[in-house]
Formats: sequence, structure tokens, C-alpha cells
Amino acid sequence: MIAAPAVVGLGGNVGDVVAAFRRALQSLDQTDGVRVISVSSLLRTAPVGGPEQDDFFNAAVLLAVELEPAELLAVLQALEVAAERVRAERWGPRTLDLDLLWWADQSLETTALTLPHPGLTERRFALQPLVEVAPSALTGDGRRYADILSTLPSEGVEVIGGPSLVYDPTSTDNGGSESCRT
Ligand code: A4P
Ligand code: MG
Repeated sequence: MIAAPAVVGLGGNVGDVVAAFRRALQSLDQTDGVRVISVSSLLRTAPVGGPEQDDFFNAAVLLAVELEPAELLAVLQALEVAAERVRAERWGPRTLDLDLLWWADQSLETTALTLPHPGLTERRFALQPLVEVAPSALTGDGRRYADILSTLPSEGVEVIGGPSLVYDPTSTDNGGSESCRT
């Protein structure tokens, strides 16, 4: 199977989110059929929708994937469950959200999986890190996500650190961070 490029968005606003991102990325990189190619900068973003809540951290990762999209989604959901289990008693229920944002040349609409992720083109917190890791990514009808990003308002999204703050796929040292508790 030829590896397909795919982008996963990471989000969270409870507990040590950066540590949760890092653990998830390390697990993804160690999953058969999945390789981490590059990671975006770390963003702090104003919450969009939902109840009144803390700011989010968001990032995105470009993967080379030799699985079917539904198989990757199952991997992501298992990592979400693992992250919630770790933090459940102390920090509340929501530490890590992993959304499959984009998959090269794939549009899908099943009950379990919509590709590209619905809302991607309206949400700077998802689109900005996607464009950072996949600058030439195109929509199903051939538009550049980078061009769509330039039409979105820029407020509410702040870069707070470079990619290596999140995860360095070339390093063996992606150890714990205590620096970004919310
Ligand atoms: N699903 C369908 N397509 C996909 C896909 N491409 N990737 C299904 C991932 N999941 C997909 O997701 C609900 C269902 O969507 C899953 O069963 C899956 O089969 P979920 O992650 O369990 O629930 P959720 O995350 O609460 O819902 P949803 O709709 O994914 O919410 P969003 O859109 O992720 O919004 N503000 C800021 N600033 N930053 C954020 O990260 N995130 C949210 C959550 C709200 N506001 C935010 C942020
Ligand atoms: Mg989600």
C-alpha cells in the first residue's frame, strides 16, 4: 500500500494539553502503518461554540498513512480514550480531541467519518495549522486551503510556540512538559 498524506488536528483545554499532544503523537508515530512527517506550531485559541470554557491549545500533524481512513479514525479514538482515562479524576473529561481533518484525494461521508472534516474551512484553529503542515493541500474541487485561510478573520488565534515544543519526529527525546497547564 502506498502511504497517503493525511492531516490530523489536535485540540484540548483541560489539564496538561501539550503533554497529551506529545503522548498522542508519539503513539501515532509508533503505530504500524502511521508515520509522523511534521508537526505545526502550537496555537492558543479562543473557544468556538460550546459553553463558556477555557482557551484551547490547537495544533496539526501531517502523517504518512498506510491504513484506510476508518482504521486511522479508530486509532485516533483509542488515543482520545487513553488520554481521558489518564486525566479523568483530576482534570475533568476533555483533555484531547483528535480530528481527521484532511486526507489526500479523499472525500467521504459515512455515519462515522466525514472527510474533509466538516467546518474545516470556517475554523482558523483547524485550518491554520493544517496549512502550516500541508501548504499545498487542495479541497475536493481544487481550491487551495491556503487561499481559504487568507479569507478567515485572524482574531482568536495566537502562535505560542514552534513545532518542536509539541513533538519532534526526528528526536528520541520528547519527554514530559509541565509548562502548559491550563
Ligand atoms: N466524525 C466524523 N467525521 C470525523 C472526522 N473527520 N474526524 C465523527 C473525527 N471524527 C469524525 O466526534 C464526534 C463524532 O464525529 C465521532 O463519533 C466521529 O465518528 P467527537 O470527537 O467524539 O466529538 P466532538 O469533538 O465533541 O465533536 P466534534 O463535532 O468533532 O466537535 P469539534 O468540531 O471537534 O469541536 N474551539 C477551539 N478554539 N479549538 C478547538 O479545538 N474544538 C471544539 C470541538 C469546539 N471548539 C473549539 C475546539
Ligand atoms: Mg472531535
